[in-house]
Amino acid sequence: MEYKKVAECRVCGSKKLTKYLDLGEVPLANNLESPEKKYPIEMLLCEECSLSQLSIVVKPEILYASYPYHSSVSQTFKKHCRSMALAVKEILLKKSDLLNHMAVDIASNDGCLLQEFKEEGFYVMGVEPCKELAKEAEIKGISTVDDFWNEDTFKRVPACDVITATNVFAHVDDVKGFMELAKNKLRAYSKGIIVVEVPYMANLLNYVQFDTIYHEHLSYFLFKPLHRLFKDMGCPIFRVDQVPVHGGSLRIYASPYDYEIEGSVNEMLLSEANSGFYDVQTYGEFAENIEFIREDLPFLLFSLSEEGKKVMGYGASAKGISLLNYCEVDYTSIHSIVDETPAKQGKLTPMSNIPIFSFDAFEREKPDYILLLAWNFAEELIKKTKHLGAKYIVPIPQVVII
Ligand code: DWN
Ligand code: ZN
Repeated sequence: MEYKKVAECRVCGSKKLTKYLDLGEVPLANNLESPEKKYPIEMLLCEECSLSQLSIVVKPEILYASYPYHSSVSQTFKKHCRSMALAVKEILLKKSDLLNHMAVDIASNDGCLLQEFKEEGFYVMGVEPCKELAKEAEIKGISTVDDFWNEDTFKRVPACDVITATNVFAHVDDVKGFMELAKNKLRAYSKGIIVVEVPYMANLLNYVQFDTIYHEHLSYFLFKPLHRLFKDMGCPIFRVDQVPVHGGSLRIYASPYDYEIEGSVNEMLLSEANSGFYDVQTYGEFAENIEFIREDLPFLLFSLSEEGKKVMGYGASAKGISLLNYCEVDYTSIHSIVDETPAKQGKLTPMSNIPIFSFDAFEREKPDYILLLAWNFAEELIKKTKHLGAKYIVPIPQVVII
């Protein structure tokens, strides 16, 4: 079987899972090699702890066999990584005066985050299942174990002062096993910490970021289930920050050692409790909001192509590819997509069959409109293409032309 069905909540074990969204069957968003196979996309809400989760788990060996996403392509993301390295260093230095802390990054991709930790004087090691990405990181001087985070890789990394897991926790099925291993790698004398970043479900709901729902993302975290999970695992969250990356994420700091719980933790719990995010009705409204985008985007693109306008996409992001498929938009209304990731260029988007080109295609094709498929980096994308004089289509939270 290529996937398994979710029978109980991965955080609290409850079997009370309510389905609130069905987006049909689509191919894996990052599979640009053999995109024929489709898998269902349905969202379930746990009535007990309010964790949103996909109804299926596709085997990681299938999902990540070949993974073209390179985090270093975005300058905005690099800056974000630098600020994270600085924040972690500040926390660790308060507890121990070690000169060279050890940082381990799980799902380290091309080493983007660890490069920043290295610049801040950390010893670093990555764990990355995609062999090509691990090799690229090694070439940059980031020592990387090329496998999933499991009992075997656990033995291959040293004890450390910080474990980072940015944009991977939502991809993990056995979150408790993942946490247990991470916790056991932290050095006691330096009071090691775990730092996790996940896209924040509140933003997904408020800003209708339904394109971020796809097979890689198994869990969609509110703070409440995260808080509960870390507490249950004997590694309480002592601080939480909201960070703007990827449409708005939560960065949590947790440790099994004695850190004072900062005010941000209770403030976040309180604000969520008053928000309606634990109420299933909110999810019904979210599903209705999605329908506006699914109607407006294809209609706009169809009208533009009738007028003879050339529309190109920018950013063959996993979310962008998912958005096109959920809206049934394809190569008939989008000429091509520019993406500066060499591993994506020359490929076709799964199902929508749109060619992916390097940046010079913009200069060559002179689009009338650019559809921002990586809307989370809108500012950076607009800055790089302003000279083309094209108009921009922003699809999320609602379809607008700017
Ligand atoms: O969790 C995940 C997030 C963090 O990253 C993964 N499951 C997969 C991935 O999601 P995504 O593909 O939607 O992420 P991005 O970072 O929004 O993708 C942006 C795309 O746009 C990349 O393919 C790179 C490209 N890009 C570009 O060509 N030029 C991006 C920028 C900023 C640029 O200047
Ligand atoms: Zn639950």
